[in-house]
Amino acid sequence: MDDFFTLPEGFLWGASTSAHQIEGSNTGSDWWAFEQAGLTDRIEEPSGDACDSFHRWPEDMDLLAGLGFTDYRFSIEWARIEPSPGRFSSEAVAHYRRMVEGARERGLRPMVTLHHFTAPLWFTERGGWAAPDSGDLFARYVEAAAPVYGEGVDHICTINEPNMVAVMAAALRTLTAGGSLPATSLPLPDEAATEGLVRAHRRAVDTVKSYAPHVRTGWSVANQACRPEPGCEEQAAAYLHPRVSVFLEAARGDDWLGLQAYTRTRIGPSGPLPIPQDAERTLTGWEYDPQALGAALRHTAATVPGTPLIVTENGIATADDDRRIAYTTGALADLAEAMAEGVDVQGYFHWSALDNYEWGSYRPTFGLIAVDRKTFVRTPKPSAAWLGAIGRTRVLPTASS
Ligand code: IFM
Repeated sequence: MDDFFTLPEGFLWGASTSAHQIEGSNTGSDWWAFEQAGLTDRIEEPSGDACDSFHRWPEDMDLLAGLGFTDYRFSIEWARIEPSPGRFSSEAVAHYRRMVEGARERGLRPMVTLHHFTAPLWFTERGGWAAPDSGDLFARYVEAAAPVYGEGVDHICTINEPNMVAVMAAALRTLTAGGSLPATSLPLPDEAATEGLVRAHRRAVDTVKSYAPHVRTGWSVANQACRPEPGCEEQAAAYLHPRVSVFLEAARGDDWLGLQAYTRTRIGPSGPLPIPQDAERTLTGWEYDPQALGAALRHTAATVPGTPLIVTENGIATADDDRRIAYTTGALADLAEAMAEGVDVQGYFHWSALDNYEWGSYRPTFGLIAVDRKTFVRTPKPSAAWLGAIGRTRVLPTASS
């Protein structure tokens, strides 16, 4: 392969965030309630004011555009738009509309996520995604949000990591029944929630298209590298299937499919193996594996051939920004290689634009931009300038560069 790979015209080059993780004071959401109740010991601290991006989004966008990014993926918050069932906040809709316009004014193309892990507390209390009418309720919210995306938005992600949302539904069921979660693993996705999420995705796609037929719709599935020990390929496939494949298959026919990859799981004869003692771990405790992205890209492309892919998240939680650059260099080399092989990838969004609330703690720092937890002052890290500049040159490093 050549030393450099030039990204095609129109390729999306951005960073990602989610509302709950950066806005602050998302008081009507289920996660806010989980944090106040200390639902599990995995919640070390509440999100509180987060990065105060509810007020500081213009500064966030100024920084991203100034760094060279051409795209920004952010989510809108259902709990703010529909604070109680059937009652919609026109102020919240106008707020997110201003964000779309603000992105465009700065030369950033907004990718809008409609649901990123958090739902209104009222929705979760009445059964969440497993309830038979969850798709109707989601479609009603998506319809109310139409002024946000009617113009100026080319890409909508309906639901972020539906596979993890279904895992969380299973975890919530266990916890509310007085059970506890295993220390090092996660439950399988809840089946009723999985069906509800697939239905909701389809309803959301139809709703978006009915208001804005030009919008390219998809959803983003969490994937990873599954590294089987010699002879354990079947176990690896069985491990991945309920966690990922169901959600990938549900994307058939969509305009694009998002994938998010960070790490690997080693698979032995009886399933997942512990991370070896001497392996490098990131601040989330995951094994350092820049090649996770290439593995996830190839697996996703093979599962849903013909569907264009967008990397909607990829990154590393680290306090060492040199490691962030090293990790991302490896991931981008894999991306270039997969594209050179013919995998149709149409964009890359780094997770995350900002150091933010990592679902229970501010300790794992994924951000290209540091945020002072008291003053909220933003300071771009060297990785931000390095990665943003690729938006101007459109040239990716390759393994041979
Ligand atoms: O922070 C999360 C994000 O909300 C969803 N994808 C994985 C990220 C890192 O854990």
